[in-house]
Amino acid sequence: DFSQHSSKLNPSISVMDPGPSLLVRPLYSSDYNKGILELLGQLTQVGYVDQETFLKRFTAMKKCSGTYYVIVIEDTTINKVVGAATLVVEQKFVHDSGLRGLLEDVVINDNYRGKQLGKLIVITVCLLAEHIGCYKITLNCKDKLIPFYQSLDFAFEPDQSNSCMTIRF
Ligand code: 16G
Repeated sequence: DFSQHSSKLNPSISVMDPGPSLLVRPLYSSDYNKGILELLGQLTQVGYVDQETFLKRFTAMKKCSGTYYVIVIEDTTINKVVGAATLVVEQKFVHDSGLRGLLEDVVINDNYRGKQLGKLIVITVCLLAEHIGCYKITLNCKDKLIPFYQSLDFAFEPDQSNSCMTIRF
């Protein structure tokens, strides 16, 4: 229920009413031509991904039913994707063979800052994870974004404030 999060959004916006000429929707394969990769390039290195490669990956993700939910925000006046976030649903044995949500690849176009779109898209993904039945949702982020995610109710687990560990290949 979106209304329970409305206090985090001032002025009030919602998935149904994200702001003038903005649309919150799932990723479409045609978003290759609406700048999804350029947008992701504001988050990290995208590398070389041509349309065929993009479509193959898009199809492969779709085949993993119930696993990848990519939400985007489109500016319909310019037909560009200006925000994105992904929910990955991991299937587990533990927690009664439960589901764990991973919040990934959250990015809002620099020119659309200050419209609360980051908050909107993260709240949307969290509600989706809860609706699907995930018992928790986790994320990794840069230190400077910790206050942002804390403002949306993410918290460090006891004794794990520095537990994001990685091996790079
Ligand atoms: C951040 C992102 C993660 C993304 C990674 C890319 C969120 C909450 N976290 O950790 O999803 O994949 O950056 O960085 O959006 P990398 O290129 O160093 O893997």
